[in-house]
Amino acid sequence: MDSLSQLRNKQIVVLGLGLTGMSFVRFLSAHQFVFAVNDSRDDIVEEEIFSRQYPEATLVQGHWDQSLIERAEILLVSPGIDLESSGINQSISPSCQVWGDVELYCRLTQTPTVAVTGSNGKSTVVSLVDHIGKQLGHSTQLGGNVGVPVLDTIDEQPELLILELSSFQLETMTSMDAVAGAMLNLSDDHLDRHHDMNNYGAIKQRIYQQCRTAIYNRDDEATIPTASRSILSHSEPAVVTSIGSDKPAMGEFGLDNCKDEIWLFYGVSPLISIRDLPIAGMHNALNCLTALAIGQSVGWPIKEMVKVLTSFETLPHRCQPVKSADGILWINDSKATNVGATIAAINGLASTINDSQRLILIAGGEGKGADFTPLVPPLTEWVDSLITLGKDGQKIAALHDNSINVADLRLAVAKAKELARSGDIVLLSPACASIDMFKNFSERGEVFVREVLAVNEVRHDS
Ligand code: UMA
Ligand code: ADP
Repeated sequence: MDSLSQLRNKQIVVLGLGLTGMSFVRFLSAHQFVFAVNDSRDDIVEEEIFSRQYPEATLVQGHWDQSLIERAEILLVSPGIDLESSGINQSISPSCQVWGDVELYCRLTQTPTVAVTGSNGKSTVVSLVDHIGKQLGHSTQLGGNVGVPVLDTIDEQPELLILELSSFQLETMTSMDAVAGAMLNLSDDHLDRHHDMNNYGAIKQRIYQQCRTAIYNRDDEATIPTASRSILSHSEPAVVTSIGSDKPAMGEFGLDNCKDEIWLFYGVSPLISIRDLPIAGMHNALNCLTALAIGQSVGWPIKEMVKVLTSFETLPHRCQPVKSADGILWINDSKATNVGATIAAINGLASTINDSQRLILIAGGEGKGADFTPLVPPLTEWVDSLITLGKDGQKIAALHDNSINVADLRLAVAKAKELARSGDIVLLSPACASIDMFKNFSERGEVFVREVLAVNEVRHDS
């Protein structure tokens, strides 16, 4: 790889020893670079084992080594490290290059790439694109915030790399030249690091400066490209297209009526009824539209994509229907760890339910200091009963007239079962992190499913 010359004879320092940090270490070690690694936490790795495995690496754990950082000519940074609040920024020499793993990957390869960012829906969209690509016979590879450090995939040279990008990753990126980049939405998240929505939005918008087709969401003004690729050194401006829940113009994706139902449309062409989509809710209809727009940008035929879209299986814990025999539609949306995700889940479902169906919401957990008041309009308009739990359960319960706070998820499911009639919807969409009661959102979702199956067995037997 000629491009490796960028790293030769440089003082390289890796920051962080998590998923990303270890992918830097493996990559540098495999290419015989001498480098240093610094993690501010104690005992992240067993020193003796690490040094035996990576003798070319100098390891510093337990504090930030400012003099090591000062000497760095290339700083390879893990996304979770906030260079500003950690004080690292002050030690970085003006001539030092600061790259994240995706930036390094983009500097080293020409792999065709598509990229997705946004506050919610990223994992769903990249997984949809990956599913469609594979079903159409392409060798696609997922990477990035979805949990796959890109450097670990560098030797695979897929036909298409499908990148999920967080704002943390976009902060250290300037070199991506993606075939397409999509920004799905923008809602309150990570403001402890990014300070305010303007700054957070501007970081997310960096995706458009590094792609050839910019895909935005007409329903969310904050996603409209404010600066595109032409502003940087690239010669041709990006093509801009969009998705949205309204009737699309030519060359755009959207929704419209067809045969008395709502369908996905490309321009004037109806594609598929939202009833036939593999994932429920209006937000997921938008996710499907985005996946189709991305697929189209890489030349995949729309008709073929629509055919294979239907066999996509919902990612666990994202608006995932639970199979139950009681006629109630139980939905596990445990991944809704912020207010924006829960609003999308409620609004998305609400627009698909009929007048006789009632919606019962289970919410609550660790709210991370979030403002819950944006939940009031969807709660008031669509939620018939609210069952809350967890550290911030009472705060959420106070937002609705017909609410009850319970001690745990088992009791929440039992209460929902008591309230729901056949045909109703019970949605677990907590608007909160799970750490006050569970290991992570996956465990919370698993407990929910287990309890739903358990209450059904009881009802069945009695
Ligand atoms: N560390 C320090 N000091 C600090 C903070 C962290 O030394 O002040 C060290 C930790 O001790 C640890 C390492 O840094 O050893 C962790 O690095 P990291 O936080 O960047 O986490 P990784 O394990 O490298 O995982 C990261 C992403 N995590 C974050 O951005 C917080 C993963 O996204 C991503 O899947 C992975 O890279 C591969 O790309 C997770 C995430 O929570 C899922 N993302 C956020 C989100 O989705 O909201 C942005
Ligand atoms: P991310 O990877 O951005 O966290 P996921 O696809 O994992 O997104 O979905 C997380 C949560 O966000 C889901 O629980 C769902 O309720 C909500 N969500 C999914 N897609 C969207 C969307 N397009 N707009 C708003 N919320 C969404």
